[in-house]
Amino acid sequence: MSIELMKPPHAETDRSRDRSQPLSNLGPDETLKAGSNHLRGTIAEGLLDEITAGVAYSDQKLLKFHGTYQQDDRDVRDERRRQKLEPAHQFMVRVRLPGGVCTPAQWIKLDALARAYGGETLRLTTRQTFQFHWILKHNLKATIQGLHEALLDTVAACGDDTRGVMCAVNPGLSGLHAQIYDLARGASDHATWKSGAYHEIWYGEKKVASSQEEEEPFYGKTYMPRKFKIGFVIPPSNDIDVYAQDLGFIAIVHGQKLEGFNVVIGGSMGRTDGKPQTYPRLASLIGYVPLDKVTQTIDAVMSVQRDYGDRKDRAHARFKYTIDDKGLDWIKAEIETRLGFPLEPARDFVFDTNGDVLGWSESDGGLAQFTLFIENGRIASRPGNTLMDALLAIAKVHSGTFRLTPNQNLAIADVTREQRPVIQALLEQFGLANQGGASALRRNSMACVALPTCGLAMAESERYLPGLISKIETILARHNLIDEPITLRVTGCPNGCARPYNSEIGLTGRAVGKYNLYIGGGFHGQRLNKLYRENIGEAAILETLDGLFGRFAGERKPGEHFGDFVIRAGIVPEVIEGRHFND
Ligand code: SRM
Ligand code: SF4
Repeated sequence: MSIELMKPPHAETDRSRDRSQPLSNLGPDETLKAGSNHLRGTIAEGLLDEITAGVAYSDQKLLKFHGTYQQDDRDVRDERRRQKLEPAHQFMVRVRLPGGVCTPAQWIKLDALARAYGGETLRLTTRQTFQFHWILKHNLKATIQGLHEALLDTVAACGDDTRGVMCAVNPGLSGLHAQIYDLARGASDHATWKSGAYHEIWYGEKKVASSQEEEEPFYGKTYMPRKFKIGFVIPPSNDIDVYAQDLGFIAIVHGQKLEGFNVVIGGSMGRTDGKPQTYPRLASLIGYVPLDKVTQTIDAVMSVQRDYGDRKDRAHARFKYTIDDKGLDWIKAEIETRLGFPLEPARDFVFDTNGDVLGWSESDGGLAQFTLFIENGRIASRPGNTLMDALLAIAKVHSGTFRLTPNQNLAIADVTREQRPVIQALLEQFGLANQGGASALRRNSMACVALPTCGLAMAESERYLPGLISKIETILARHNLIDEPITLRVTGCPNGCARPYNSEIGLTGRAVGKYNLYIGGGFHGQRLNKLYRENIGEAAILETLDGLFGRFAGERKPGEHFGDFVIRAGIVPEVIEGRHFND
């Protein structure tokens, strides 16, 4: 799909509020971006420096735009400090994979790169892409070049730009998925940054000499004030958690025909403990646009945030704060001015879940898909864990696609009738054919990466959740709730990478072994939850849940979800708007 880049009026004049201010008045990240020669900095030189396994601080920030983070192994951080060694630096590399779709050939390459450079593990993220961890500096180029050979890149996977564009995985209609996926891919190609820095640094291409300064047509020199997230969803499944996106498109379908999208803006999870001016916010519905206006809408909405987002305080720089500061009506009017037409009234739609349908399901055209539960998205080759080998074996015979789900699971998609028995045999061989084994709670759970790689983690998450769930399952069984689907999301800090603030039970790390407990989120992601217990350890978590489940089992109405129950029973008040989350 080719899309013409639409320059919003303000990009021409560059006279919008924040962009017209002298850079010296703005935050240090703005000065860094502006002076980075369009994201080059000294990255190329730093990669060659053999004295350290890391790169300069400024380049660490710029590398994010290239999809990679400098990290260190936190399991050995203290020991290395004692030994007066530099931290065990390594890099996380995040792939740009709009809509979470890849081919079997790409899978085989990703697997090979993970085995060669990435500690024999791949991570499926909550935004439908792959992350490598444990990449050493001298292997970064080989990793990114390897991805390039498989027609993959890492552009804008992190940084102040548009991140991985999400797309619904679970529509019954494969024709509809194809359409939405095309839009997601087109949106990502359209909205990622265009500087030649990526090709020069990673592929060794020479800078084309020119008397004119290189242009970054949409972003200019300072890119976005902060990350900006876009997603497309197809009701009734809200699998992408559309209300957590900065800009979300909700498909309006009649019969089998995609007509257009309801538009939601201003979702985001990130907050900081002890800073009540930071809060999660669910995206607000502002209207409807027809199918052919999607790209224009992306430009209009992003340009409003580009021009009015806070460029002094990064903790206040997400679109949600711009919206709440200026007012939703003002922002909507500004978007409409830039679009050149008013948004139509929103159309009716219904969501009923944000989970995945596991196991085999049929789509139209005689194709099928098998969705595998991948606990917390972790795929590894370890003694006693054959998941990585199983998926490689499947990739070698599969002729359809793989779809990464927003719940960190994996769909083996577009399976033909002839191929189905072949895939089924492999699933059986590796013990993956029965997807009914995990409890409903486990199937509806997610954990972010956290320790040992995430530099911001304050507590365990991915490594902790499986064991915690086993203990919660015992309690659920006692209350006859083992088949009850309840969403449970855990993160190692309040940033919210597993979208904990719209789950029915959310745990966010405060310190090693200590978590905040939130309850009352909407089952399909439609409502924020509320802080119920602060800074508690495992014994208190289990005891608190035991009490809540006891009441739920005894007092619930037929079909009532846990999150709805705790609100109706007055256990926590309903959070109507993000800015009242901390009240
Ligand atoms: Fe995230 C920062 C991992 C989805 C909100 N996130 C990070 C970093 C890069 C830590 C850092 O800055 O040093 C984490 C790397 C850990 C590691 O070792 O890999 C990290 N985020 C992840 C992933 C891998 C979690 C996962 O287990 O899957 C997800 C990758 C998504 C992707 O493929 O692009 C991931 N992060 C999210 C989401 C969920 C979403 O987007 O649907 C959120 C909440 C939504 C939002 O943006 O508000 C999220 N991550 C954050 C924040 C808070 C942002 C904010 O505005 O407050 C940070 C910290 C920051 O940016 O300053 C962060
Ligand atoms: Fe790291 Fe916090 Fe994100 Fe978890 S939520 S991956 S601990 S930044």
